[in-house]
Amino acid sequence: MSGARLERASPAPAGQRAALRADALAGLTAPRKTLPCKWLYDTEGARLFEAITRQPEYYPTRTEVGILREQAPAIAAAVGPGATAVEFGPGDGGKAVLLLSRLQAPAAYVPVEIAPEWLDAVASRVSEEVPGVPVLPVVADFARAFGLPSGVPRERRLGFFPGSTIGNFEPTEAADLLRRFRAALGPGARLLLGADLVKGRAMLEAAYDDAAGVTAAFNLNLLHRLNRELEADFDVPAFRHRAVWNAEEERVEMYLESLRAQRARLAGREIRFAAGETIHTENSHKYRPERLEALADAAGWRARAMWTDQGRLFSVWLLDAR
Ligand code: AVJ
Repeated sequence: MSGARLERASPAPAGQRAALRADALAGLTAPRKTLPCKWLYDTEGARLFEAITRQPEYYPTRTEVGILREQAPAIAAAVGPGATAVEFGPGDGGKAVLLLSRLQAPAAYVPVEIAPEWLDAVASRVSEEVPGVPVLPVVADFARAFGLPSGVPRERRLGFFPGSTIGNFEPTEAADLLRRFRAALGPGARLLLGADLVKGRAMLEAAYDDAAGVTAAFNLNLLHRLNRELEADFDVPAFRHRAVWNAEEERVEMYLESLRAQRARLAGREIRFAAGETIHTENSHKYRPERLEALADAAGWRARAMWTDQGRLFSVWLLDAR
C-alpha cells in the first residue's frame, strides 16, 4: 500500500510536551481558566476513559454498541458490498471489528490515528479478528487537513466516526471537521457517524459524574499530568470534579474546581486560584436529530438514515456526500 506509513512508537515526544506547556500556560493565565480536552488522554487518561465506558451511568458506549449490533443488517444493507471503511480515531478497534464483521465483503479497513503506537495495536487487533480484510493504517491528525494515501481504494469509501467524538467540538468546528472528512473521502463517499442525543439533565450529569468516581479521576488526571510532564505542583486533592448540563448550549461541561484559594507553579509561572474558581476542561455536545441533520447539511452531507435505541438515547447516522 503505497503512501500509508506505520511509524515506530516513540515515548513522550518533545514537541508534544512543548505544545502541552503552551496550551497550559495560555489556558491557565486566561481570565476564565481552560485546558483543551485532548490533553485528558495520556496513557492513564485513556485507561480511565476505558473504565468510564463500563460505568453503569455512562450510557453512550453500550447504547451505541447495542445500536450497531441490533441494526447491523439494516446498516450492512444500506452500505452495500465492497466498502472501504475509513475510521477517524479508532480507539482500541473494537467498534471496527463489530462493523467489519457485519458488513458485506468489506474491501479494506483504514484506521486514521495520530498516535503511531495506538495505530499499531489497532491494526494488529483488526487483522487478527477480521481476517481477510486488508488493514491500511494512516498516521494523521484528522483534526487538521489531511489526505488519504493513494493506496486507499477510491470506490465505496465509508467514513466511520463513532463514539460521539463529534460532541467534543464546538458546532462550527464540528461542521469544519465533517467538511474535512468529506474532502478527504472524496465524491460518492458515505459517513457512518455516532452522535449522543439531548436528554434530561439528571441522566446527563450522572453520566459525567459516576458514583464510583471514575470520571472525577479522569478529569483530575489532567492536573496529575501537568505535575508529571511539566513539573508543576498542583495540589490535586484541593480540586474537585464537576459536570454541569448547559441547557442553552446543549452540552455537558466538565470543570475542575479549586476547593480553596491556592497557587501552583507551572513552567516558571505562578497560577492563582480563588476558592471556587474553575478550570473548564471539556465540552460534550448533545444533538437533537434536526440539529445533527442541519450540521451535516452545512458540511456537504445529506442524512440518508438514522438508527437509534428504544430509549432514544443515542443516534447512528448514515450520511451521503452531496
Ligand atoms: C470520548 C468525547 C465521547 O464526551 O462522552 C466521557 C469523553 N468525558 N466522560 C464523551 C468523556 C467524560 C467522551 N467522548
